[in-house]
Amino acid sequence: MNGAESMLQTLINNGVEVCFTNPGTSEMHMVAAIGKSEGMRSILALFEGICTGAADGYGRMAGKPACTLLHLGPGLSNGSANLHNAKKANSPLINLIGDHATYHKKYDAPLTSDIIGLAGPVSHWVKSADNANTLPIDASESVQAASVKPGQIATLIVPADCAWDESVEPLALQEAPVTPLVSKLQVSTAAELLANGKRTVILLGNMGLSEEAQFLVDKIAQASGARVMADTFTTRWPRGGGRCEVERLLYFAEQATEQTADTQQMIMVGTKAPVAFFAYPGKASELYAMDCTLHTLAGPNDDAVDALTRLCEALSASDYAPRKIKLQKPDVGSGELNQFTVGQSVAHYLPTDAIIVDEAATSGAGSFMSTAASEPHDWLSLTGGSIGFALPTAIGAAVACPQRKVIALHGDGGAMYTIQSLWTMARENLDICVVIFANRKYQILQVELARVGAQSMNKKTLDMLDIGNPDMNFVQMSEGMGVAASRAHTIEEFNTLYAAAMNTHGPQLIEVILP
Ligand SMILES: Cc1ncc(C[n+]2csc(CCOP(=O)(O)OP(=O)(O)O)c2C)c(N)n1
Repeated sequence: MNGAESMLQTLINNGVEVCFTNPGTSEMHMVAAIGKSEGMRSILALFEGICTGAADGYGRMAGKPACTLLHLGPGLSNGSANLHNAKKANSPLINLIGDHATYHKKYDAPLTSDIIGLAGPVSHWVKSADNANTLPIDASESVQAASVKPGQIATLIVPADCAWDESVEPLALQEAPVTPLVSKLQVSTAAELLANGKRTVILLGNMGLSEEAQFLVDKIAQASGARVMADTFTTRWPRGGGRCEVERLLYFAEQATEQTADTQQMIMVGTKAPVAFFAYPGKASELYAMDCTLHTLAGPNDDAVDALTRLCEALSASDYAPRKIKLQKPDVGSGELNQFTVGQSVAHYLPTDAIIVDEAATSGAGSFMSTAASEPHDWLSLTGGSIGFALPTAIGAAVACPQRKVIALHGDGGAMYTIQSLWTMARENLDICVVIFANRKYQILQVELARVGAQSMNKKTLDMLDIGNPDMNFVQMSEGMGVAASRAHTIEEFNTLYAAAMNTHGPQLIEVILP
């Protein structure tokens, strides 16, 4: 076995089953090893940001890492924006990055670069292999690093000679890293705070927002009167019928500040104290009052369910029954075509256990609100603010959960960053319905221009926030990449197209032409 083969078999032995690839010459032995392997599915993407975003979506839904295969520093750099998002999502993910042979690096050939330097900011763990014999150990360590709950980014750089030289036997399955339990003090402090009669918010994120965690938090809320909220942008939010009421922290800082203005205590579970997405002149960065007491029951890497179970016991709340949301679908949308009527229809026809990947930006609120009591589903959002995540992430979610319908809600601006995702959706026949909200603007930036106090509204300024002229045609782009597509100019047209899409397997795109 050569290094690439032993490395790959070690990954497979440790449960890694999927590789999102965009290789080059330095990765050829890894390509050959994947080609010869039984246990590794390879999925080609036409841009590295699709590989990394897809691995993010896979990690969020499978709860274990997929790998990417990227071409040296430039391949990694193309994938970095979605690695940034994946890192903020705490997704498990392994990057395999080819490099020049160890003895070739000193010549500074065209593709030579500081891969370790590029990988550091978007990885929790980085290693460049020394030789073929230790490559299987590196592979095993990369799985360990990626599997720290809820997930980490592990980047393994593989010089070409480490891949092609003769290696040792692959390593067997290693035990998964243990998720730390929170201290007794963290639990008792939370219990004391919840018993002192002050207005308290319990803020959930990551493992603190799982269905099991929601049931426990709802019992605690019943026993204590606490208000339950979640981060604005969440890795995976189980919502809809059968789940519990959780209020979303609002996006705009002044709205969120008002939302939490009378909160005297905030207890974090699986997340950290909330801050504004951006700073604005004269406005606070913290989304809580200055005299609000903050307490972390469980940080993002702690065992949130165990912490909540113990808190439940401390409050004698274990016997409460969680108040589960009763399924209540909204009527199908009618009247004007806008994000709210579309959102109603999205929710009305939503299949059970669908996965919604949301990058609809200013068009997302309608669907979010309407799906509150619809069929149970998971809601995946943009955790790192770097647009171009939802189409790739939808690919990964669909690969991880082939039995579930995936719906990608997308702004037209964001969709153009990784539009080649459609080709991979077609090639793999993934069950994804893409809904493009075509407003032909960077609408959110038009809103932000005024909010940050920038003093120019002239044509030259506004042209930087306008993506009409020429108007893009998503139907043609989609068909050009093999995905069936159609346009809705009215809500009635949307209803017909979307209802049909929900009843048909395979990738489809609906372009909603907003007035
Ligand atoms: C990588 C990256 N580049 C640029 C931005 C800045 N940005 C934020 S939102 C946005 C436009 C989004 O437009 P669209 O997807 O059409 O949604 P809309 O605002 O129109 O609802 C841009 C360019 C960003 N967040 N990330």
